[in-house]
Amino acid sequence: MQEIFEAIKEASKQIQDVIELGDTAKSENENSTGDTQLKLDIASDVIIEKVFATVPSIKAIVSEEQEEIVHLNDKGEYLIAYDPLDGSSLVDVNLSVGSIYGIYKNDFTGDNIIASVYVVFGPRVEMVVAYKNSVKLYRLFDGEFNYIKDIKLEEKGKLTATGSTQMCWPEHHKELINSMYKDGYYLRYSGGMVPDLHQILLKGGGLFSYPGTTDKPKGKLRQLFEVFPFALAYEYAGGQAVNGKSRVLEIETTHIHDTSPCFFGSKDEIKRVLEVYKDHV
Ligand code: P6P
Repeated sequence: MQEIFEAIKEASKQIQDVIELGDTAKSENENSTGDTQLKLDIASDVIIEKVFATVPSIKAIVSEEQEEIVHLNDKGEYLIAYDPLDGSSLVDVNLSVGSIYGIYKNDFTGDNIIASVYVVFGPRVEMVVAYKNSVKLYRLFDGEFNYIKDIKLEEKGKLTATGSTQMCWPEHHKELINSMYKDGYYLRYSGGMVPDLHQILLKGGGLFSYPGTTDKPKGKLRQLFEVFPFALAYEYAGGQAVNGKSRVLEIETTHIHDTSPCFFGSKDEIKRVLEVYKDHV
């Protein structure tokens, strides 16, 4: 497993260079979920795949930017699903973006995820590793990722990050979010899943929500590359991750590009979600 973390560090240093110097224009291609790929997406994906191809313990990988699973080493032990540069269009407006990695054994399913890593490319480059019941923060300086601290969520926070747009929210979701504002929660939402979830973790708590909406009833965020990796990090940090009814890590994956409604947060905020959603589909 350590060699995978080292590979992610190496890929991240190369991706940071591409972000700083790279071409942020759109490519001619679309990914499997119909998003127009930026040259940055493709460049980051190529970097990660090249680095992972040198790691013997990786059996196969699947990228949000590619349709199919890429087989690397028959004798490998681990499967990796990754989003090479989530929210890449935010680079154009100089907001933070990130890479997300889910590390699985045996199969690409929520109950088989054994570690996750995400890297935030912002004013500083930071990596968070969720593994063996701990969540550890590292920061890139002097050419290395240096351990900073373990991350723990409080029982309750002050922040709410609200995905999609009110026009597409179900009524009960509007009630949930408005009740949080009435209780004094602060809206903190950039449209980048990685920095938005990183902020709630580092500030001790709150709620990130991306529900099923009228335009995306099954949610927008992808299970294998986005939802499950952050679900593991939030659970190991003492929080929870649900789809409105149950743990997201227990939901069934039928296709590698499946999405899911998702709520990540401290225990008190997730309790609010389950209370509101218990009477709705
Ligand atoms: P919306 C970025 O495109 C992304 O996939 C995530 O990083 C982010 O959380 C979400 O979409 C934002 O979606 O509909 O709120 O703009």
